[in-house]
Amino acid sequence: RREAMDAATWERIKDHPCYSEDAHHYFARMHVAVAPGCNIQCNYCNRKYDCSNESRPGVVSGRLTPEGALAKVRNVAARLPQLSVVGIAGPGDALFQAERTLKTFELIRAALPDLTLCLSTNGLALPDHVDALKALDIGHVTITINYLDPEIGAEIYPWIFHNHKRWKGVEAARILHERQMEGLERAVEAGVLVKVNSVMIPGINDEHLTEVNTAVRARGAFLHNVMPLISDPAHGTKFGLEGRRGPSPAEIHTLRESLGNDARLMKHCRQCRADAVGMLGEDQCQSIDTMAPAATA
Ligand code: CLF
Ligand code: SF4
Repeated sequence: RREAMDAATWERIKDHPCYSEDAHHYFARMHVAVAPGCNIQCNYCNRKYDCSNESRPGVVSGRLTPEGALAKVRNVAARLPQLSVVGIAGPGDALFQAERTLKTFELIRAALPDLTLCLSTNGLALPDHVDALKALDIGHVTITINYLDPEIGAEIYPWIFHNHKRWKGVEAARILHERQMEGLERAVEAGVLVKVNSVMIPGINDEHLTEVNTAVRARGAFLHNVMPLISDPAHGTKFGLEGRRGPSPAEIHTLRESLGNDARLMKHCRQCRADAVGMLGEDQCQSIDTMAPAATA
């Protein structure tokens, strides 16, 4: 993979555990859960739990203020030498109450300038904030894109809240789609390394994700991460996706193969919680929360 990209790009991903598969063995990320609200409803989201933009349902994340987030980052940075990236990925949408997210990034950027900052969003509000993200040198943005066709989108998203108004059905899905594509294009234009996450939902968008892959690559997405829907009856029925099963590992594998299975496909995602801390797959959120604050914090 290194050979396939220029030195400047390599420099930007070599310490990022999600953007570089190699890096995830050596570098850790942490999420700060400063974004409680959301501007859309995903049928696979159970709002009692974490955001499924990038996370598995089942555990409630703490809600942090920007100042609380900075204190937590300082604490973790003092104890986890592998920490290279701080991300904001929920538990709602990181750009719905963008001022909280931007304030948090600003505080962390000023206090710990060596950390890479990363953001994950559903994309609805992204076009409005590309400039602000650029100004803070946020070079890694993930957009969850699950469809191009609004008819399919309407089966995944019952409503969105946009321009002070609630939109429903196919109309809502059309707006979300347009905003996601605009956000993707503008972020790529601004030099951001955009990763696209897609949740594979058998019977709804599984066959459609090949077209999604082609479209996001054509618009300059750096990576595409196809993730399985996590269906977990123990934590209640997902809103609107009653009884819908997640794909089997074989189904995910087949889809990835059909997408070329190359370096532009992320395959090591762990579908983190919005308050995840540590190496991918070895979360330390609980232990960090019970640690005494670092003496230097
Ligand atoms: Fe977090 Fe996401 Fe940034 Fe990584 S997670 S905001 S890009 S720092 Fe990574 Fe976790 Fe998968 Fe996300 S393994 S869910 S892809
Ligand atoms: Fe839930 Fe995240 Fe979807 Fe919002 S964007 S509805 S928080 S999964």
